[in-house]
Amino acid sequence: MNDKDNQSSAANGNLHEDSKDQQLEEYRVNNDGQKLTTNQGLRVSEDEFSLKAGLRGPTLMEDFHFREKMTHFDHERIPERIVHARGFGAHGTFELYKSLAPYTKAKFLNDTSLKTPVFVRFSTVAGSRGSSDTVRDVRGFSTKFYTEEGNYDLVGNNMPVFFIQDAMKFPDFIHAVKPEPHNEIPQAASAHDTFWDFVSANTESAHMVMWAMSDRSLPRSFRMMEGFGVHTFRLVNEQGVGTFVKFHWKPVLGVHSLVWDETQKIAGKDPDFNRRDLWEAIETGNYPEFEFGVQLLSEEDEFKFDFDILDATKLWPEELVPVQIIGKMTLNRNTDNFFAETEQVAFHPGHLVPGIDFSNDPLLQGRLFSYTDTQLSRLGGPNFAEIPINRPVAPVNNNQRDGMHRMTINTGPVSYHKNTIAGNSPAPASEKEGGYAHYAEKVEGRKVQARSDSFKDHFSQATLFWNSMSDVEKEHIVNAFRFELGKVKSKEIRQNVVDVFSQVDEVLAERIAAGINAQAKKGVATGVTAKSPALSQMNTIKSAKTRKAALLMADGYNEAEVKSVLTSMQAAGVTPEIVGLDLTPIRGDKGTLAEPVHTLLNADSVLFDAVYAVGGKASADALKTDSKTGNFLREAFQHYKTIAIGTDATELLQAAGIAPSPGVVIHDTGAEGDKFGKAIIDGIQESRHWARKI
Ligand code: HDD
Repeated sequence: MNDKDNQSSAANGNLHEDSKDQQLEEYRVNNDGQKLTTNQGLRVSEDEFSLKAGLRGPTLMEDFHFREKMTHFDHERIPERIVHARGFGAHGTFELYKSLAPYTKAKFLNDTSLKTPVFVRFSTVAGSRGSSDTVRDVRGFSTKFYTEEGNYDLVGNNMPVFFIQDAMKFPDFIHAVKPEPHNEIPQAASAHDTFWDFVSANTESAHMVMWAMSDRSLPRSFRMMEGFGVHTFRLVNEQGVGTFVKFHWKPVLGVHSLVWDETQKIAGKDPDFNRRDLWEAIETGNYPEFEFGVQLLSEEDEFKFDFDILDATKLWPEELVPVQIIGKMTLNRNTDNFFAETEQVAFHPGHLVPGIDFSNDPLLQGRLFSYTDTQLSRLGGPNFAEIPINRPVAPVNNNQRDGMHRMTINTGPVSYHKNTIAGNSPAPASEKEGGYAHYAEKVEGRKVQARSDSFKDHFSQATLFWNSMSDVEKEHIVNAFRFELGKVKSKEIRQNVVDVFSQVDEVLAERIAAGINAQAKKGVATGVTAKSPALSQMNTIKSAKTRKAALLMADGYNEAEVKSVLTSMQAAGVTPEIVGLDLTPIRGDKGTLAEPVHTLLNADSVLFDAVYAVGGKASADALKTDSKTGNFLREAFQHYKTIAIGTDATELLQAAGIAPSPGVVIHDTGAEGDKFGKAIIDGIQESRHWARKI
């Protein structure tokens, strides 16, 4: 599509959910069935052997095909992102349930008949591009809405607060969390001295560190985590009235996590665990869905809380300011090319549309500089907005010209404003015509380099978070602190951290201290007793849908039982995958062949949500001969997963040393027929069986 077509469709209000896809189609290239050519279009007759002077002689400089092929290869890499280097993207659609017109004039938030194309990139923060998916880290959650009024980017995380209050500290914070500069160790981990030194010396990070040490930093799936715009933004309506807003994404499948031991094992068994999960979900039509929510606060209420709404280390408790669900995003298309789309996409919190504006949050204000700046070196110059994935579907008309990798051919002599030659076009649009007008907030003050007193409470919401956790979640937080601080070499830093968290909660600090040979301080905690139930994952949506179950199977499996369980799984949207002793088709007790897709050698229970050792004595006996079966079951048990044991297979459980426990469903003990299937699904829906004694 050229810019003219592009302009006419968006300008005529013809934006639809396929608008971006149609635009991208113009750039797709498929070489299938074609003859090989150079970049100049010359057909190439030889692609295996360079041009030489004699069969055993030196390669000749004049071999232009060799030179071109090699030069391109030599320059195939671009700098990875300084943060959020490892990411995974997908396309989708945003639809609005309820118009936000009373608060914003943004068209994509007004018109409930619109379907706005989106591109989303999920990421980890600290690791390099090739690091593992399941490390303990914050996850990025960036969304580009291709609206008819231009691109709107919501560049958020899966946690609602941040480590620092002022962007000035961002380079320091990132330097501290990234691998240490002298030896580039550790990769994708905050468990090292510099991170914890930063935390103990910058107490504003306490609240976010509570989130980072919680299960939120170990998402089971990108499809099962919340997203937050983090900052307070401002909506502006047709009348010019502003309303403060916080943006939320709520996963339809609920918020679910892995357990720490499991994440570490997955990091080795399948470093692509989260991206594979997203890719497969979309390929199989299990489209990830996130509802879009807003918390709204009128300008008169700006000072009604005991925290400052401009402070990015604070959330607005949902019990005080409810999240109103106004729309839904569905991710329904994988990328064609990782580099072209996921790697080259450039997000920016400053990509806005009329009706959305900033607040004076000093973290947000600093971000407004950083994001364009970083693309200049990452994407090689100022024309990155022309890269297909970044192009808006709205028309682009301005006097910007030239520069590295310019793609458009802007015709005519005029590249300046004002002019008479082109009738003073392109001309600024009035607000009525959709021209962006900055919110006319009145600002007064002296120039100062200081922090407002209203930003000085660093602990109350950290305590609120702790108070809101279930016992299980608290246990995980304590163990995360102990693990991380256990990796810190400096005793002084370990003690400093305990001193900081003594101010959050005495019991928390004592429990951390007990694991790392430090001392908690008494009587310095905030004393906050409030709770926010919305913060606990125990209160999330539970669903068996899209969960994966491993079927441990060998020859002689009980066909009637397996068939019945598979019917239950199918009805519940659970994906069964057969794990065999090897890849030979498995014969059932009635002769039916089942095709395994994994073997005990290349799959482990950490890659599944549940394990079902199928019924049938012969099958169970055969599985018992492989010691990996016991390990498979034991690990599933240790990770609190549902384990189902079919008829005549109970011995497998005994061999693995597993006693009857919550979430261990045994066919032999009365769960007949359909009941067995139902019990399995109930177990999977529960996700983890925390009552189990490990
Ligand atoms: Fe940032 C990338 C999210 C603070 C500077 N950030 C980046 C990405 C996400 C976030 C999700 C990846 C975008 C992508 O997928 O391409 N960042 C956040 C959130 C923050 C935050 C939620 C706090 C609320 N960031 C922040 C600050 C600064 C930056 C304070 C600097 C002043 N962030 C960057 C960056 C990155 C980036 C260096 C690296 C790659 C990029 O921008 O495009 O400019």
